[in-house]
Amino acid sequence: MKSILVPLTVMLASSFNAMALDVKQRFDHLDNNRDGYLTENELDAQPQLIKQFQRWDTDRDNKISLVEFKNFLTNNLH
Ligand SMILES: [Ca+2]
Ligand SMILES: [Ca+2]
Repeated sequence: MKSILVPLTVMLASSFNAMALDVKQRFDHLDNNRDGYLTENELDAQPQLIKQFQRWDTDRDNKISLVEFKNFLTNNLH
């Protein structure tokens, strides 16, 4: 039983890491001035996010952090 469960867990963990890396890459790509936050002028390529900026800027600092961007992507996968 254990020998079946272990590879499955490894597989799930690596696909999760691949997604986390993808989020970071997309974030870095959008973060033009490399300050670690996305502001409205950096989100031209993400009209959906701009439209709902207030919704995803959960700490209300008028910037989208990596965590906030990840929440946005996670909720828009469906
Ligand atoms: Ca920025
Ligand atoms: Ca924020």
